[in-house]
Amino acid sequence: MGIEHQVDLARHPITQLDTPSGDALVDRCRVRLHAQGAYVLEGFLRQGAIATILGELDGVLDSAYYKPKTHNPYLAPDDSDFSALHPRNRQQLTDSATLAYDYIAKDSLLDRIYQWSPLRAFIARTLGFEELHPYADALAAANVLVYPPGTKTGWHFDNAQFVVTLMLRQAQRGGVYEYAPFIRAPDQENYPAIEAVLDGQSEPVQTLEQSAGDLVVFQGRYTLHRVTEVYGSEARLIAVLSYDVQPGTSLTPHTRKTFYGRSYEGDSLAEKA
Ligand SMILES: O=C(O)CCC(=O)C(=O)O
Ligand SMILES: [Fe+2]
Repeated sequence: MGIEHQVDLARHPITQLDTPSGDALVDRCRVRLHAQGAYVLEGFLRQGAIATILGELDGVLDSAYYKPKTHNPYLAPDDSDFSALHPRNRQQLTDSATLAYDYIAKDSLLDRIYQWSPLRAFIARTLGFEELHPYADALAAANVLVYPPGTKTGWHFDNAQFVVTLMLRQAQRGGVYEYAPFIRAPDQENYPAIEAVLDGQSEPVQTLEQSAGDLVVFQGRYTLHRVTEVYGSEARLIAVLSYDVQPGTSLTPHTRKTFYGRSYEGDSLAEKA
């Protein structure tokens, strides 16, 4: 079945950008990005599509790479000009797992959505880019983040300019995306406010409610965010679709090793280990 039947195009007319309704949708998303650094297309994937994708992932989720990591909020090396407890260096724990792209079957529904050019064109339009390209990286292009009960993603700013996610299964409890919109700016680090959030102050923190099927685009470079600990009996599952304004983007072997535990790709993992 064509992708246009898997996506709720009546509600989210992303394939009709040059009609009044498509134009209005782009405008609403831009307003959200500007105000909050994120937008949500609720119920973007139809229920049947979610079931298909979960079926496709059945049996491969165990191959996600589990490696608890501590990191500072900047996902950068610590800065020795600051103390260990300063927000610049304050350690956060992330222990969700990452399923690499080479476990996502070619021409599976999730891969077809990732490659679907109208989706890229729509997201580009909302972000003000001419066009967007899928990554050329065999591990990083599209991933599924797996959050078994007890796991989370610690407070951080993204390195990427923007992130696209598709919620496949929300947590029964917890697993909430929390964010402090634009808490820093390119010319304003604003450490005291960041420290207050790391210390648990709730004031600037908002939650981005998401259900299975929702598409989210967020700009996390200046927006501090995390995913709170997952509770219940099932893992939270969310696909991350990576695009770039340039074609051909690939990770360095070092970055691949950090996120996937290996720098190689391919079907026969044992051979190359
Ligand atoms: O799991 C999520 O909802 C988002 C994780 C995240 O912050 C990221 O991929 O940068
Ligand atoms: Fe992030």
